[in-house]
Amino acid sequence: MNLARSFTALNKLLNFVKITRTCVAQSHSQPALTAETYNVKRGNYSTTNASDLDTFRDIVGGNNVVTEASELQGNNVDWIKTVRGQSTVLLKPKTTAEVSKILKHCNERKLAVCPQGGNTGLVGGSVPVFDEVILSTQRMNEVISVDPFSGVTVCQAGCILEKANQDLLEHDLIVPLDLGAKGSCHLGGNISTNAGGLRLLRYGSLRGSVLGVEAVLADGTVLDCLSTLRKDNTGYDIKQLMIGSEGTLGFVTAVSILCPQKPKSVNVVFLGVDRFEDLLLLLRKARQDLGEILSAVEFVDSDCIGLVGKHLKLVNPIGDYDFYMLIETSGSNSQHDEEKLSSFVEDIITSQLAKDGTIATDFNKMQSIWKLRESVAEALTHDGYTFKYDVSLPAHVMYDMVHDTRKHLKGLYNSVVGYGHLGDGNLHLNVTCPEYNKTIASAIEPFVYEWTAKHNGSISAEHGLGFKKRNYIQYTKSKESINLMMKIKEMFDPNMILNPYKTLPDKL
Ligand code: FAD
Ligand code: 2HG
Ligand code: ZN
Repeated sequence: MNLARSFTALNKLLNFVKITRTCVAQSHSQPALTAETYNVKRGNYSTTNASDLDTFRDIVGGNNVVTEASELQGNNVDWIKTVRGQSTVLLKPKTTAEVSKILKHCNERKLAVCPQGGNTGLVGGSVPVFDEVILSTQRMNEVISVDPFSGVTVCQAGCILEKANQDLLEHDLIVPLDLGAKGSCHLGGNISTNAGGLRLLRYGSLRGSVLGVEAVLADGTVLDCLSTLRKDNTGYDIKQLMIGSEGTLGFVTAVSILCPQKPKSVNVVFLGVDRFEDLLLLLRKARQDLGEILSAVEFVDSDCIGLVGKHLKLVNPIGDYDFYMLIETSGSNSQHDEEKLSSFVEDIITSQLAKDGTIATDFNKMQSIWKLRESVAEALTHDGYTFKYDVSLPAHVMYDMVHDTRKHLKGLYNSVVGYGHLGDGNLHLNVTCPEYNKTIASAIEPFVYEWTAKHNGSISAEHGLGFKKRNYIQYTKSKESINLMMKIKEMFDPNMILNPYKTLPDKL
């Protein structure tokens, strides 16, 4: 592949798969109210009144205070349409100063607040439970600075991931994060969930590449930790507390990220594999043979491929196998990369570790292969009510969880599928069924959490705890650490106005 072609292919690859709420038609109707389904008791908060609305209008302008129920519908419901809040007001500030004034007022009045980015979160954290004020980053979408030499980029929190990546391509840089929701999710949401995604294998967790965070605390204090330095060992690293805290400790207004160089050559291989154990052997061989150019190792099972075919009409380019593996390489020398990859593929086909496969070096083929993987979440929404689990597990037991869940549920489901970020030890176990009901819910939970804990895993690898998983945190964290988390919460937000009913359990 020549250099010019690989550049074009990469540009297009990085632009594809745009997820918007309008293009993803959901197959089931409006969910029941979260408060009723889960029997939640409202906290002792005030209710927004006419005078509060006047104050908000003074701060952000009348157009940016939304109170129309029909306009609020999308902001009250999560992406997979499983939880629904009852907020009557959405605020769209443009600046950090506006966020500060809003939070100061909400804190004084004891009004609960739900921070919201692109609302693509999968654990019910991004939508209110009761009438929390929704505080959105949608107008905070400026790229503040890009340093093409160091790669350090500073953005407002509402920049859409895909758009930020496109802007960076002009400087030969990319965001060190990529995920199927890139067309809608915001950088602030990504940082608040510490999103993992498809590039973590290469660039590591956001905890490493985020250099700085600006956030507004519950009382309106602006916390300026927006460092652009790579090294800074002065005291406790407060920004790390904001990363992954899901809007419970502060409202992220800006971020500084260390962005890597845009790779000059990208290739994708899609393989058909008979056994999960062979996927693990392939992963090890990919690490050994492809080394520094390996940039993603993902897997899906045959049911996932069946669902993207059935619901989204996506075509599997190879034969039928129990498992499929997607390997991506990104490097700086296309001839070198292709030589390495061809030799790897020849070896694994000859040794029959992979039964079939296809290499994509051109844009359209790479796009359609990535789409098979990235569209599984969307295909599942068409398959029924979805129970989602996002677990870290030792690789050798990962798929046993899917087998055991199928056995345990004895046919109470439409589909039980397993897929995910194989290279990161992160399984996405999804169970779909005709509708939500308490029988199936209690058959699945706590079974999956017990299973995860028994195998020394984590009940949230990358999506966070949000509303749905907060009361299961003890399967992953000790009493002592949860206790400390609660103390930190009390210190940052004594009135508990920030994203109540999320992340931390009701009680220890
Ligand atoms: P939201 O959904 O709006 O919010 C998420 C949480 O962060 C909420 O608790 C919210 O209150 C809080 N929050 C949002 N903005 C702020 C802010 N400015 N300050 C403080 N708190 C805030 N996740 C992964 O980790 N890896 C994946 O591969 C992945 N793939 C996905 C694919 C699809 C198709 C979908 C729909 C989702 C996927 N996700 C994935 C989950 C989701 O996209 C990520 O969690 C993403 O980071 C959320 O960003 P958002 O802007 O949509 O945040
Ligand atoms: C992915 O990797 C996302 O595709 C979504 O994290 C996972 O739908 C899921 O369970
Ligand atoms: Zn994922």
